[in-house]
Amino acid sequence: MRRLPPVLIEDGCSRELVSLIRTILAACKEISFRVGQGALSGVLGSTLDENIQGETQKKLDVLSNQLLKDILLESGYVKAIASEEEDYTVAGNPDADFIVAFDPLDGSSNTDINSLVGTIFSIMQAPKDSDPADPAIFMQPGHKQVAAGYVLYGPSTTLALSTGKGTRIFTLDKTHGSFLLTEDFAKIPEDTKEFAINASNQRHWQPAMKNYIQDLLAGDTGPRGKNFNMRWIAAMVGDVHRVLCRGGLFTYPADTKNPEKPYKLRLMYEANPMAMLVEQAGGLAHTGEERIMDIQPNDIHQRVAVILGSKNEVEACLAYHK
Ligand code: FDP
Repeated sequence: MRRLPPVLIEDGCSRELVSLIRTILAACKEISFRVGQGALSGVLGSTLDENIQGETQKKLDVLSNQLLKDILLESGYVKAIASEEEDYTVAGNPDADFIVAFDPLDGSSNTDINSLVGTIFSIMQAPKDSDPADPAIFMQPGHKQVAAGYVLYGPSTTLALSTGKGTRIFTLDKTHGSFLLTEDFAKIPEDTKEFAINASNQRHWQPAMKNYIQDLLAGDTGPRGKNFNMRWIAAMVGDVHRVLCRGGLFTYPADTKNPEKPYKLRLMYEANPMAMLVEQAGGLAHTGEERIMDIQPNDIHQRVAVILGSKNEVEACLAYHK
């Protein structure tokens, strides 16, 4: 099986980009170890703090953030970082070429129940001669990402990675510490009979999403003429991994539960990197109004509606939004 660095070099990635990706993965290997230790490492449960988005931080959120932050800033490969767990961007090496946005531990409500969690990252080029302390350097649409990926801490530790030449899946060989290529060019089937949504929010959805889901639930006697199955892992990283492996539609739509927060998922370190992985595997990623990777960001913690997955099913869902 092939190791990650030669695969990236063959794809034409610069030495700096390969080194940056390896740096992120070094932190992820340690997170994988800590997550795998569970209660033994004393890191389950919550802290007494909230992040800037008003969410209580889990101990593993804080630990994973610190690991990634320290290793990235020490490496010299990043001009600045943005993280779900940092209020503001953090400046790094002024001469570096890249900026990284990350969710250190996605799905952290799953940590205490030994269920799926993961790290999501997005790498972009830093604008030339830019100020590392200026958050504006992150305000680039997702189609400018030079690489995107996630590491899923499940029964095995799995990396999905795209540098713009397809989406590849690697599996961590925990004995030797290498990510080995286990699926070249993942391909999301265009059709599916599976969808993922937090159905408890149904009464708060907009009519388009209500009507779409209602038609899926109507099964083979409804307008779609087939039966659908539903899955919800409550960690985007786990739900998107299933979509990459066998297709499906994943959505976290707009809702009116909290009028000040109509969307749940964050653009810079959740929606954009997942959109790149999904589109590079032949799927689609949309908000219902526009392609996710075409959104011009205005805040590092900005939130968006997300509808992604199997091409024909996303298009079917979008038809309800027209
Ligand atoms: P979490 O807050 O636990 O990190 O990032 C947001 C997210 O998880 C997604 O990973 C997941 O899809 C969603 O929230 C789960 O939301 P619900 O609590 O509504 O199920």
